[in-house]
Amino acid sequence: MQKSILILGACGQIGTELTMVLRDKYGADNVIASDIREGSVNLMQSGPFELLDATDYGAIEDVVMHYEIEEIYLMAAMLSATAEKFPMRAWNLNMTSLFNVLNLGKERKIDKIFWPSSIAVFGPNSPKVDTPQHTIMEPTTVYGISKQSGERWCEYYHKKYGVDVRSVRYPGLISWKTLPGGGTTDYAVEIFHQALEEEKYNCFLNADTKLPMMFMDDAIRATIGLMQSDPNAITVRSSYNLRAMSFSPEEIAASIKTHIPDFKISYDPDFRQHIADSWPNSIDDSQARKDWGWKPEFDLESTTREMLRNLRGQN
Ligand code: AKB
Repeated sequence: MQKSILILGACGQIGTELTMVLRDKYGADNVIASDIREGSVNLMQSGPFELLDATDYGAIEDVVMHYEIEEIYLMAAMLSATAEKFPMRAWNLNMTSLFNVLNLGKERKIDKIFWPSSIAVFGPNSPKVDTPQHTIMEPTTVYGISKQSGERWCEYYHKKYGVDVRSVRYPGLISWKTLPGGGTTDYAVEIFHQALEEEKYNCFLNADTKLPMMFMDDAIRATIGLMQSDPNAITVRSSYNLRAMSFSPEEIAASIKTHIPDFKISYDPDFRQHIADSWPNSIDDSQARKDWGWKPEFDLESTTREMLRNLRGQN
């Protein structure tokens, strides 16, 4: 018998692609997409959908009971840039939604949880290069504070109540199907759209701000790979570091220029520069590689190629 899965926040950047891959894998009727708003036509027409607020415990519990849900992927969150503007709303959404699914796990109403953390858990006092799995964290953003607290709670619920919760620290994610919203790394997606539409891009980060990044296909593979792993192999119940590539705006611009020679980038850093400056340049992910065999497939060159090829195909 196929397991049945609920995705909270299915219409966002990660949720949209994750839902489609899980539907392919486990059968469309077994993967229930949910969000507070409707998503793309593809997502809405490819399987069951529920309008659901991730902060409403009772509403989630009803859906869990109705569909006999075994696994929840909680993809609803307010990202770093928006969270700086609405700190209390970000804290409420990011923490309440997490407690809702952790408590469903504690009550044994579901068996397994995926919850995304972020490189935002690190702060200005963390080592910048090859940031280790375990190190000084001290995040200085609202989003980072919520993610670090979330990690502590995941580990606590696992140790204290045996909840099978699994997590990765996503870097900036680059995808062509759904736009990101409200993050500091969003420039690395916007730049491709602008390159194709106008052959120029005005970046809100400085030329040399290097950040960890990942192509969406790798992020989805990591997510499902961790969820399929033997629970005994998982030694980290806070959240795993993941690495794929690191680059700066001037480096991604140079990569785009190899395909669009007239492309030009300019720089006009705003408040997001301060957020980016507090994050690592690169990440050490040896624990994830050792425990559950994580390995990325896309680098900057192949990401640029895939982004431009697919976005061109959409126009
Ligand atoms: C953001 O920029 O806020 C996110 C993240 C790195 O978690 N993409």
